[in-house]
Amino acid sequence: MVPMKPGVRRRASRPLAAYDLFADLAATPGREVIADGAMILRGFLRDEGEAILRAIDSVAARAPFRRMVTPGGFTMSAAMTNCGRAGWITDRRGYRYTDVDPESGRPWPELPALFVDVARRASAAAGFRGFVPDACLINCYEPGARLSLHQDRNERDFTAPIVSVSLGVPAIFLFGGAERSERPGRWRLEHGDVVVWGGPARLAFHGVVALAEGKHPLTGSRRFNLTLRKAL
Ligand code: MD6
Ligand code: FE
Repeated sequence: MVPMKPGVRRRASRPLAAYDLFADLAATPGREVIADGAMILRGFLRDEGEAILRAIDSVAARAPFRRMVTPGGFTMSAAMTNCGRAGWITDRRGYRYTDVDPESGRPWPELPALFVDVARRASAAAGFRGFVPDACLINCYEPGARLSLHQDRNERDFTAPIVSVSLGVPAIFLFGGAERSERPGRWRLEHGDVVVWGGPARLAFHGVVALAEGKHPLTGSRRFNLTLRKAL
């Protein structure tokens, strides 16, 4: 539950960006503000990692991980799949959301209830109320896989935040500003850490440094990342 400050009334016209609470919430132990509008919730899902990984397995059984090709013709080093009403893809024709998996022609697997619940709890913990995701991109990194600096801007509604869940081997997350030229900060994300961002950070450039060799009891040498979004 989010404590209300006495005498402070929030207007109904700001349903998602409960942004006035950000500073208060950020003072909670285990929270790290990495930019105005972006925070890490340390260990938020540590105890739920196994259940989330099982749900990833069941998604991947129906929509297998694959390495997609960028519009420029490069094969991405991280393997990806999706669940939800929309799935993010890239191919020679561009970056976009689709309602079917192009590999199978079938709809993407349903968003597991656990993912919807995780998104709601994590976004609320960061001060964003009422976030209901309709898409989840799942990334799988083997040692050496990386994600170069990018903005998430294929979604229709930038007022909704993004909830990002890290599982398995730790990675270095790069988080910059609204311009690519801004030098990004470096943040180590471990199993169970969650990053929530929105508001003024929604279009920040970010990326993932090449995954180091490592061993995690639940994932071996791999790292998984969920990004829960409102795409439609
Ligand atoms: C990753 N994450 O951590 C890649 N995008 O594997 C992202 O690209 C990302 O973590 C938007 C919001 C949070 C993220
Ligand atoms: Fe991203």
